[in-house]
Amino acid sequence: MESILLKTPLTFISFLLITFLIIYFFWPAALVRLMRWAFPKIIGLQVRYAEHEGYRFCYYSRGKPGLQPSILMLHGYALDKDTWLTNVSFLPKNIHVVCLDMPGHGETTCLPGENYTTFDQVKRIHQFVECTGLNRKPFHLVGISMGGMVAGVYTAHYPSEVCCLSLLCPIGLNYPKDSDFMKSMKKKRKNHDVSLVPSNIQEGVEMFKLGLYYPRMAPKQLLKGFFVDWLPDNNFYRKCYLDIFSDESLYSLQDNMSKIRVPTQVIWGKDDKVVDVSGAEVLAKGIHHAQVHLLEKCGHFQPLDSPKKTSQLLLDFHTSYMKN
Ligand SMILES: *[C@@H]1O[C@H](CO)[C@@H](O)[C@H](O)[C@H]1NC(C)=O
Ligand SMILES: *[C@@H]1O[C@H](CO)[C@@H](O)[C@H](O)[C@H]1NC(C)=O
Ligand SMILES: CC(=O)N[C@H]1CO[C@H](CO)[C@@H](O)[C@@H]1O
Repeated sequence: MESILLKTPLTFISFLLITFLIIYFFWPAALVRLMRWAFPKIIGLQVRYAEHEGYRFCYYSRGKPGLQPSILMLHGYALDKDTWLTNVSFLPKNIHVVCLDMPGHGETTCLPGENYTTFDQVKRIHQFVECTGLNRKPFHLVGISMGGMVAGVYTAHYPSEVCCLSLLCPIGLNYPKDSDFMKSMKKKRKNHDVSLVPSNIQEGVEMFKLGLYYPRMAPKQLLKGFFVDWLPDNNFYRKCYLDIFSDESLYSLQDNMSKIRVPTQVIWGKDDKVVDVSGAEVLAKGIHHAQVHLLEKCGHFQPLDSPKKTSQLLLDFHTSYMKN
């Protein structure tokens, strides 16, 4: 009797473990889908949709608009609202947080023929803000990388809607020093060469690792699983890439930054290999009263490399704005 009792849970646990290992090694995309489905629920995020003239925006939302400004978070190129999962759990639940899938990304509509220059994206984000009523009160706008460029230009165009701005390693600047990635991108973009956009899982995994300070720590199977779902949208990612690095967009944040008058926070990883940290000086000089934070041992994907530090800085900035 005793031995059966002992055995049954053990058998069950081994069964679970073996199932997990089989899925992990042979069907990582399923595991990634499961994680991406379950995790937001665990930290209390709801998936929501908003429609504007047949165009559908998808976003995570937590909390309700209240006394404190809402936070709108814009992710980077080729990722989606899940970018923020590691951090949002760290923000207090009484703050209304919205993490949007950028135009064409994630579950937001991806229309053939749509353009993704900075200003095209700014206009789309504005439609989202209008149709959800987020701009009933000025909000705290946060953007990383491509989302940072869009957030900065958004603030320049709609200054009354944004009460404070957090820019995390944004693109769209003329960097005093270019990263190797940016150098080769600038060389190639003139010829519409999209070879930097991954065309298979291996290239995808390599590109992702370029963004991390500890690339070896990234679970390779999970990255593979992620890119299984990513690759079918490859044509969209190429189009978006050409647009955000077009002549029109390449320096769009640089050209608009002097119009940003709201309190601004700049956060950059010192070990960013995608967008060089020298961009932080450009913003410090170009934006009135910008406060700059440089993170040690942190690459381009700050929410993965330094989730704690990044969310703490966002929160401190948010609350310091409240006190003023
Ligand atoms: C996208 O840009 C092209 C070239 O500038 C333009 O001809 C086209 O109308 C634009 N498409 C949309 C949907 O705005
Ligand atoms: C932002 O910069 C672009 C050039 O990149 C310029 O065409 C546009 O007018 C600027 N927008 C604002 C609001 O200044
Ligand atoms: C999921 C996840 O990584 N959440 C992290 C968010 O940031 C806090 C900061 O300490 C971590 O404790 C959480 O683990």
